[in-house]
Amino acid sequence: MNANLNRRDFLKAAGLGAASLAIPGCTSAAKQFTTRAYKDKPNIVLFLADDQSIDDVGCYGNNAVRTPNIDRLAEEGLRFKLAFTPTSMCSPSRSALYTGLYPHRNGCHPNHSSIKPGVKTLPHYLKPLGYRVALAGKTHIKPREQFPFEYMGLKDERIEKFMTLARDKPFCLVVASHEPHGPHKQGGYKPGQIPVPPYKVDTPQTRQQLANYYTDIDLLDKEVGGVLGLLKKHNLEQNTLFVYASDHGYNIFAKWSCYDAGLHVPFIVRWPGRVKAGTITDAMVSFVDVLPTFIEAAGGKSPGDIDGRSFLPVLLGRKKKHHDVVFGAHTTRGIISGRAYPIRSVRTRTHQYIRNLNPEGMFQCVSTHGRNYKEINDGVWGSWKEKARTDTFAAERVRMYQHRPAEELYDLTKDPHELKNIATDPAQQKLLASLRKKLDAWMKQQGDSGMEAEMAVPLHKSRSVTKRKKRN
Ligand SMILES: [Ca+2]
Repeated sequence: MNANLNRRDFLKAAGLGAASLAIPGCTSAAKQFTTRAYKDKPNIVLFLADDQSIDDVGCYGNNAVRTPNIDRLAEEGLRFKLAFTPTSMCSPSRSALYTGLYPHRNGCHPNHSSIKPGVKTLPHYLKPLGYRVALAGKTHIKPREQFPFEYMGLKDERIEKFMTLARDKPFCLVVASHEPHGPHKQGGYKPGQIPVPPYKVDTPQTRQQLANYYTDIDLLDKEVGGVLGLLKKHNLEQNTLFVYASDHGYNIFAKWSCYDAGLHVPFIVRWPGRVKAGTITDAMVSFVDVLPTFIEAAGGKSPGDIDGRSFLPVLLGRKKKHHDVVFGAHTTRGIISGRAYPIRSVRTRTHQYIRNLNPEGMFQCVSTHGRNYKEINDGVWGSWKEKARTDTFAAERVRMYQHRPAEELYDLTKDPHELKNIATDPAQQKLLASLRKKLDAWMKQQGDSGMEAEMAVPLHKSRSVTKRKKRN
């Protein structure tokens, strides 16, 4: 019991009401009750990185980037090999995470848009289970009244105060970092050290940008270490389910796409005594599954009317599988410089099927067409276009980024970076037909009208992009 709480406040917090004051010995009874109830309910911390690709985490196989705290978390917990966001933009990714609904069903499929009226979110589900529920840092969720978190900044003192304010009640805290989202700091890495992902074009500008982004990953990892340190300091490690994940991948061919580099995210869970340390799972999970998993971990029942399904049995080592497929959606109207270019996808454990609903259009975003894009995207796109004049691979990448066929199919077992589209291969037609059917059924279930839904989104009113920071 917090020493700062008086008896009346404590009883109120314990849900016993002022009438209990009249019962002799009630304070100790209440204390026993809440202590027992609290023991069954873990604290939950969800640490969310902003625009960090799965390939840019040490424990996911990157030897150049420094992520000692995240790597330690993997040693102490369960690392997911197949976790996915349904959409590679900040607001829609977060809205799916906090609602358990895929983007078109929760309403937030364009970036910076709102969820539909009446859609419930994480605090609505956890508060009745006795939780204090807070969000520290990046919000990007609308409307605010449908996300009744306690809001706070990312300062350690503020987070510490929240964690320790009421020891008789469990808490759920989302720590939403602003890192490693651009604009980036500089100086942490040399461009020559950086492994350029095979799906990007290797130019000095690409390398410099990645080196700067890695510098921000250093900051991110320190933030993870800071939150873990606070849990340790206050002896909260044991009873805290801690998740580290990223909202989606980084920049060209990852963010603003349904490619694997955008939707496939790092996801690690530590829960001492419940989740076996140092383990890895290839159970396939989606962000829409996180909300029901938290609800079940908190002792509640998964709501039946959401898209996600709890993967608590995977965490507890009772099951090895979860989904057979996960889905993806991207709405391009509404992003800076975006024009109609709707994308949908279905991913199995081995293949990715992507449908471009307006293949006659041209994909564009802040990296390719934003005002002052050379400054905003560090001149990367310009350097790719320049190299494309003399380099076949660069030419193919530049063309593919903006002009895509109606259908793409990739065999991720042989082609993890999605460089060879096999949608027209006669040997793949049976698989293609089955994936088309799955995607059609999902779009129907979502009430997703495809191109019509895209055209209903207003174009982004670009202001001076040089002044826009940490927005997407
Ligand atoms: Ca983001």
